[in-house]
Amino acid sequence: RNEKMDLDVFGMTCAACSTRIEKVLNKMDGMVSATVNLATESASVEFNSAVLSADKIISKIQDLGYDAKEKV
Ligand code: 9UX
Repeated sequence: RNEKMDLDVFGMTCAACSTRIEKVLNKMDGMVSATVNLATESASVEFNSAVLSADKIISKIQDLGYDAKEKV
């Protein structure tokens, strides 16, 4: 089943940051689509919840040196 999630992303300071995160997220197994917006410091993702999870996506963003939190 595909699930959608919006995240606040912390620590992005230039457009290359958002592009970098977006590329890495879109390569993850189970990712359907990921878009990262620098101006709003947020990300929207759609993923196959049988393969991926919110925790894995947030961990990946943290691995890149940023932080993220699911919007509630
Ligand atoms: Mo821009 Mo982001 O030089 O880590 S890529 S600040």
